[in-house]
Amino acid sequence: MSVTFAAAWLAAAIISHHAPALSARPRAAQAAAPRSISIEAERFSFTPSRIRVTVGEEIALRLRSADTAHGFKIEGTDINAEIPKRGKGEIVVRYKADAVGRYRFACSRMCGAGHDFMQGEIVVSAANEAKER
Ligand SMILES: [Cu+2]
Repeated sequence: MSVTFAAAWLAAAIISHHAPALSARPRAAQAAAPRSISIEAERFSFTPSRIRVTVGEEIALRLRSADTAHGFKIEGTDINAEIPKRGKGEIVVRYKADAVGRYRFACSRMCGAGHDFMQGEIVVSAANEAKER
């Protein structure tokens, strides 16, 4: 059996979403790398399916599949990526929410009977609320 594991590590597709900036100030203060969160997609759910962040926090969602190829879209954004099938690596989606709220994400690639139920949410709270949850 000759599995070329190196080939399975596809170059991560980096997708960025930023709301229009209010100012052109240099972002020197944001030197820290985005927090990395791993999500596994599997018919018909994402694990974890609820991601908690604070406003303005940039995260890197590392998505991989435990079975077939899936999709990952975040409503209200132009993020819509394909998660390669099991063993074919992961994709990294960068995301930053600029407003408090709940943002639904869902599978965007038909993957079977439960496809429509394959979703989750990103819960964005104000920085000073985060500790209470
Ligand atoms: Cu699907």
